[in-house]
Amino acid sequence: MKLPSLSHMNISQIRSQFPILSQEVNGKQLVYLDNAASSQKPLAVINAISNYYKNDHANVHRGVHTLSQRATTQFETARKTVQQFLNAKHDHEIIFTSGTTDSINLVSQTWARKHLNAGDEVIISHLEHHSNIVPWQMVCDEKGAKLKVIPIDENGEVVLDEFRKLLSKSTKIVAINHVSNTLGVINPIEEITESAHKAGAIVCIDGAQAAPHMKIDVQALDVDFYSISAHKMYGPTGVGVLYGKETLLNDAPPWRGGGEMIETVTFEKTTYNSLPYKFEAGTPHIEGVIALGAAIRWMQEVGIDNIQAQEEKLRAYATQELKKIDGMRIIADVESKAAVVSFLVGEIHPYDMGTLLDQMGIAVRTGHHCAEPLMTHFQIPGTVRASFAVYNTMEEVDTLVKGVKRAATILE
Ligand code: C6P
Repeated sequence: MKLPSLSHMNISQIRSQFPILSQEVNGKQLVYLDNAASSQKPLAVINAISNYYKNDHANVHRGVHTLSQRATTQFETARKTVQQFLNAKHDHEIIFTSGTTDSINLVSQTWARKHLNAGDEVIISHLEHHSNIVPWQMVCDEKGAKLKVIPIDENGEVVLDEFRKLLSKSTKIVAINHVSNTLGVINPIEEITESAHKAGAIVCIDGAQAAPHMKIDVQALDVDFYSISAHKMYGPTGVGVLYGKETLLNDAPPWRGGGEMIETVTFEKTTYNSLPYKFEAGTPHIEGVIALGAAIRWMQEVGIDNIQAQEEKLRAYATQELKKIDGMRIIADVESKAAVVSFLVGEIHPYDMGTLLDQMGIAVRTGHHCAEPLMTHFQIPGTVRASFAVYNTMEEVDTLVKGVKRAATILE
């Protein structure tokens, strides 16, 4: 179904495609504002999974029989859909993983493990999710390499001058998120990539919070690796993507061993499959990959620009209205943000605020958002995070603001 463009976009028509949204929670109409943790799924995605199981299920790349061929065709079509979505040069640069965490670990345990030596350096930022900290710590520990951290300012933005000072001949990898999950801040990936490349380092982008909200063009960005999770972009859980430049993927040893990733096996020696299969050992998440393809097609039908515009409207309005509440502190109150408002009210603990909001049917995330060093930077225990998707409405923002006000009155 072709949806109308933004000027006529009918959010209720979009919402009607998400059965989960129409329910009541704790006796109140659900207001789902925890999309950065995981977004809800449209019928197009739910149906893609059930149609696949009802009609086409078989293992992929393994059978000459019709069902296996149908499953394989749908699986490989999804790879092409992702290729086009990210504007990768080749479809074999698209590796299916279990999600962003798995994708980053794949890079750290293959390319990085091979190329890092004692004394080398990996640069991350102070804004990272634990998934883009711990895998680098692990490989640095193993190889005797050093982890360096780009500082951020009081607004939660990376300090580019300090980043450039950190770069040296020893820098092998710069790993940074495109959009911060905790604050929504959009990082200047082009500038970071250009400087990193000049220093001879590769760039590994955690795109988990960018791909749901904006057009991604890995060739224009010139990044070397880019990771995404399907479940944050209207797709299923348990599946994600690692994009990597062909030369770098070819230069990385395989990681997990098993079926599919081999060319020939004898007890003496195994030779490995070509890309992308070299990195896809075992039976993949077939229905997940097919449904990821459906999710991307759904996003493209709505229009990525329309999604971005609607979410920006919601974010700007929520920020404006929340700021009217006494004691409100927006963490990272800057313009260059995507779909997230993270805040605290007075001394109220985020968990208390989140619990009361839940009683009002409002789902937000509270806590450190898997970014403990960032909480330490701001010297706060956590935040309340409202995060938006295209199906959210201005009325839902009003409900949130009213809910926060009420909770603040009760808790103060
Ligand atoms: N952030 C959040 O509520 P996985 O779990 O592998 O799909 O994604 C991990 C991950 C990596 N990087 C960023 C920037 C992320 O936001 C996430 C997931 C969720 O913010 C759950 S912790």
